[in-house]
Amino acid sequence: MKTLAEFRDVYHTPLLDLLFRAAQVHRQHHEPADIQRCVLLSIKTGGCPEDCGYCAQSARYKTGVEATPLMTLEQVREKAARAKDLGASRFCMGTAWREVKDGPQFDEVLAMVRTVRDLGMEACVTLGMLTVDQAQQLADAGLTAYNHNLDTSREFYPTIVSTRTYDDRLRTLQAVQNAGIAVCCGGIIGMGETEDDRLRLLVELANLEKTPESVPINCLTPIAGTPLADVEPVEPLELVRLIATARLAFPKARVRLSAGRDRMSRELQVLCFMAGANSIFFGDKLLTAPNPSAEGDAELFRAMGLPEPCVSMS
Ligand code: SAM
Ligand code: DTB
Ligand code: SF4
Repeated sequence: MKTLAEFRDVYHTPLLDLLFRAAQVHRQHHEPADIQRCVLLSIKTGGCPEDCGYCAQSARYKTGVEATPLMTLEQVREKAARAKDLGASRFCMGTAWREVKDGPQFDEVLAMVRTVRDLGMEACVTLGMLTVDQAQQLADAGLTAYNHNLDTSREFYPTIVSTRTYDDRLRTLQAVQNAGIAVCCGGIIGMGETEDDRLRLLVELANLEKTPESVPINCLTPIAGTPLADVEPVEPLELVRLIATARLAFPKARVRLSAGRDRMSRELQVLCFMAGANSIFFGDKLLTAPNPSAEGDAELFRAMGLPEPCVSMS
């Protein structure tokens, strides 16, 4: 699948057929009980110079999120160790940066990556734009994956972000791939985009030289104070269709049911897993926004008959 027409066809397959096909492809490439648990940590929150219209951390909007300095290595080690006890296999760290600047802070992040790897977990970071050399340094530190979302279609992007371009994003993705780091790249739905914008994002990803190893699908978590605070929530079955379409387009990737699970019913989440989602963020908090409680997720896993995540350390 490479063209918008093909994506539209698949997306509009009668829902039960679409679900069945996606589940079949899912099972050809993955163990259905294997739902990856990632824990997120905002290691440098707020005060970001970018104007991403969805984001709690942009300095341009009054969201109530306070800017904090970069966490210390010790703080990160402690959080990562707790994530491991919770059963996370991947630890993801985010910074409210436009781009990485060489210097002591980047060196500290490299040390954090090494620390997470030494604990035996996969390490992912999302730090904004990167140079080729910085990507190589992250690879040398043992980084497993780099998260850098295209967010939406090329056409809709400028209505959401004006301080960087789609091509800036693509350049960073190229640097990450060239350094041999896995790419985690997806987007956000529920920002007022059309169905075609959602599909065009997938088309863009499908046409990358190498398709992403993981594709996060975030539902906008509306943040008071941002321009997108009052956008209508996503229609649940549209999310299911999009996940199934992503599963069919990227059979081997992890499709991550990312932000927004706190507003989803358990039944909707189960449908998303049936449609091929096989990764979630686990733990009570995303970067700044809420996530379902660890106890709630443990119950969901129990209800699905899957090995439960341990919640005793939360
Ligand atoms: N500053 C870096 C950057 O933008 O690449 C990394 C952190 S940024 C918060 C990571 C991603 O989180 C964004 O690309 C966006 O896709 C997602 N995100 C941010 N705010 C969100 C929200 N309110 N709802 C859903 N997803 C969101
Ligand atoms: C991704 O696609 N989703 C995560 C992660 N990558 C960094 C971030 C979700 C952020 C939700 C809003 C918040 O916590 O502020
Ligand atoms: Fe900054 Fe990233 Fe938020 Fe954009 S998404 S405002 S770059 S932290």
